[in-house]
Amino acid sequence: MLNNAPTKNPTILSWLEEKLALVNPDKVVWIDGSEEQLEALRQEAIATGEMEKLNEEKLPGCLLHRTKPNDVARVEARTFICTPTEEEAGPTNHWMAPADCYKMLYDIARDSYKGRTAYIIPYSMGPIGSPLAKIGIELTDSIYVVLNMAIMTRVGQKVLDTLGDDNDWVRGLHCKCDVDPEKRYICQFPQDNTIISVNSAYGGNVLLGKKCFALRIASYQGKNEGWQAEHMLILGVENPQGETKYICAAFPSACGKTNLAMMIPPEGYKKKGYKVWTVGDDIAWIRKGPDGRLYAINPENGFFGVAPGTNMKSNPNALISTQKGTIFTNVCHNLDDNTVWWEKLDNNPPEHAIDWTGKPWNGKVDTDRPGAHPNSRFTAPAKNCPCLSPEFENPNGVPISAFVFGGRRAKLAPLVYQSRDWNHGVFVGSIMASETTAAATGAVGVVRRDPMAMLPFCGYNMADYWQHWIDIGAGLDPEKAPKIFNVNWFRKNENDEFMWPGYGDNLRVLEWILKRCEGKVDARETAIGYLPYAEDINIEGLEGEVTLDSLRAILDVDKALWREDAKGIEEFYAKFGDRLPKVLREELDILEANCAE
Ligand code: GTP
Ligand code: SPV
Ligand code: MN
Repeated sequence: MLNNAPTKNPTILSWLEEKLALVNPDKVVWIDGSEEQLEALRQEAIATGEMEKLNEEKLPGCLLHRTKPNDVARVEARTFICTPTEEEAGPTNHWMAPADCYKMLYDIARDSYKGRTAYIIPYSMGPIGSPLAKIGIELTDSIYVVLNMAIMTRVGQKVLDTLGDDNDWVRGLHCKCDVDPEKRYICQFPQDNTIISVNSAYGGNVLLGKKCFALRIASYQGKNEGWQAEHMLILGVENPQGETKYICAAFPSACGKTNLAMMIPPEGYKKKGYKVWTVGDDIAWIRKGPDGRLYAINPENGFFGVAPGTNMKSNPNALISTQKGTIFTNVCHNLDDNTVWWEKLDNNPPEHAIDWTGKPWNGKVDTDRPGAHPNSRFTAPAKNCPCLSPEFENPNGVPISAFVFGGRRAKLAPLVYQSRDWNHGVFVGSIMASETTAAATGAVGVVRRDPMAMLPFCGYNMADYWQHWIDIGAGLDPEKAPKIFNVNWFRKNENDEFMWPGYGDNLRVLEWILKRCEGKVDARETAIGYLPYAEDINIEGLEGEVTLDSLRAILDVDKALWREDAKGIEEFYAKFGDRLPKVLREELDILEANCAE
């Protein structure tokens, strides 16, 4: 099956021989990354109805795809970390013994490509050849996966040439099978550099370079190799003097990473000359540079963003990024002009449309059901983004000044606070909690612990991951280490309204964060860390929306609520037994003492 293979890499060839014999395709195609090949695949997908071509004038090169209604989000309950022992996967991951899991998966995958074509996708996470980049091969029977991977990663011959005969590459097998939710499994084998995903055709379950590799496998590699793979956006804030400082921020899925990464500064800031640059919107790979500072790259090459809520006001840069060469998944199909629509795109829903399930839909009449799925997505090339950082392709990454953690918390967490030092910052990340969203199947709006936004993405025991964070800090000169903060854009008042306008106005908070990093602004020490004096957050231009008093209310630390929260942290930490780093136990003792009555 592998005659005329475009590589001689023996580990690739033997792995492929074995997997192709298992899945048994009619045909094998190597993805070379050329536009001709991708265009032929687009045409094929359009011809079979797998994808629909959208209005060439309004949305050039854009395609629409609908997945099965049972297959619209990551399935955390069916995601497994298959380490030799259950202890290595830890209490927050689902675990299966590798031998059992391989057997189960191979039984499902056997002959599943019969009558289908096997696509071999060589891809690089990170700029090809960058010292921070890594390579993977994904074997898939889905054109949708090929076309998405060609946007989200760097694919093709150059990747194989760069790898040469090296064995440092991640094996990925995806089998669409019958998209049977009862036989759906997303399995990571960190010790084997291997991912196997069966019975799904949706985003994070099947674009194996993304969550499976760039977070689950890479977090494990990072622990062993002394670097970090994090669920973080990377943005640069350029001040009026032309200096750019970079921030990495970890928020859980559908909690605002893409929005923050591409934000438009408020008018007043724009006038002064502030600019925001996007390096990444979902994943950061971070490593100490020769000057002792931490540097981050975005391993991806596109944005797999949440569509609903994206509009010219909330995130024009994201919307503009989707206007060409983009794949839309599970949005509403506007039949009037063959374009797309989703909730909050505008106030003008189409009257002649097909909803995300494929049913006729009229936005004026069908107000009881959404046109687009709440987790519908766009896959947009990074190069489309008007505020893409000039450093996007820098193989060495960008130097990080601050780490920011945050989640959706209607109560409790203030707008922003700073940790006392690195280890306290690791504690702050470890106690993150957030209301669940539509990005994963299951109940929405339930508060759950989601340390560093990595709960569904950490490829090994979370306690060891925290220790790795502590070790990384111990290896840094405290002067050069990023400062660590927590933010909450989602605090609500008694009327269930957001207390902070969010989006572009979040720059006001980032400004305070960067000033803290430079020692240019004072702060008050509280039970949970350093908080801003309300006067130090710039609210000029927010008249009517935010006042000093409302700001004080979002910057309030309610010790009784924190005492309650500490009980939840105790319970969560207890799951890790003796593996919990002592440093974190001590930090929790301090929080409890600080909040005592
Ligand atoms: P993933 O791609 O799943 O990792 O999500 P993400 O973290 O990139 O989330 P995204 O930026 O797509 O935001 C998801 C939703 O959060 C948006 O549709 C907005 O409704 C909402 N959101 C984002 N930023 C803000 C904010 O500053 N304030 C408020 N109130 N809502 C926000
Ligand atoms: C997330 O859920 O955090 C995403 C989308 O970024 S997915 O690729 O499905 O994981
Ligand atoms: Mn994400």
